[in-house]
Amino acid sequence: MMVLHGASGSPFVRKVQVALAIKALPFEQVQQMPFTRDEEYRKINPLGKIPALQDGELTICDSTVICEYLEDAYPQVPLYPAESADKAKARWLEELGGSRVAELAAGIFFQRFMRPMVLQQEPDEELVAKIIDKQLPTILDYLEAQVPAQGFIFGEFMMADMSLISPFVNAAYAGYEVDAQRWPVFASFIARVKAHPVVSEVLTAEAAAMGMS
Ligand SMILES: N[C@@H](CCC(=O)N[C@@H](CS)C(=O)NCC(=O)O)C(=O)O
Repeated sequence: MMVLHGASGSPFVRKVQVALAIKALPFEQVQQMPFTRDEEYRKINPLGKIPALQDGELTICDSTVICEYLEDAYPQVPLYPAESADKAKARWLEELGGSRVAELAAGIFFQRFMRPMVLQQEPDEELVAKIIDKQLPTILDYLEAQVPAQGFIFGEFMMADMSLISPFVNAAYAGYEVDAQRWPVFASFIARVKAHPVVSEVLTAEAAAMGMS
């Protein structure tokens, strides 16, 4: 059986949990925390980041690499579009979700949740205000134009949908919701992706694992 290393609640681990669930692939999860000095885990991922996946002899790291591997090895229920222009767009949106969007939206979570709960540090509320008031609006203006008013980006639910909303799940744990007056299309898109039956099941289990339910 595959082994997923990573704590529930990580926006990156969540992507892999959803991909595995959509493809109906059984796996065992090792609740590996990020920011650990665990030398054993460094043998799995020298960067110390989560997630990592073991599938038989293969060990791979990085949520995008893992999800692309799952797509290639287990093509049932596609999570990436087939056509080249769509595929390029999907890759870009996944990259954006895992870089600037995660840096900002999951950054709010990092300050308000990870710092006090895990790192025993005070949150930097000045930085949180800068993210919410100055940095996120530019990205949200862009995302508002990228996602559809109904359904998912490529018709069927795919990784691009999940990658864009995953950091906002974390932001919501930290008390931040996208303003539906200002960004109605993206706010309703987040709600729609969260309500997808598989995503919703993953989120329910995650909230329980994090003591947030
Ligand atoms: N590009 C990586 C990013 C993974 C990542 O940054 N994970 C965070 C947890 S959400 C982590 O492990 N951070 C610990 C660190 O940066 O040392 C991916 O997509 O998997």
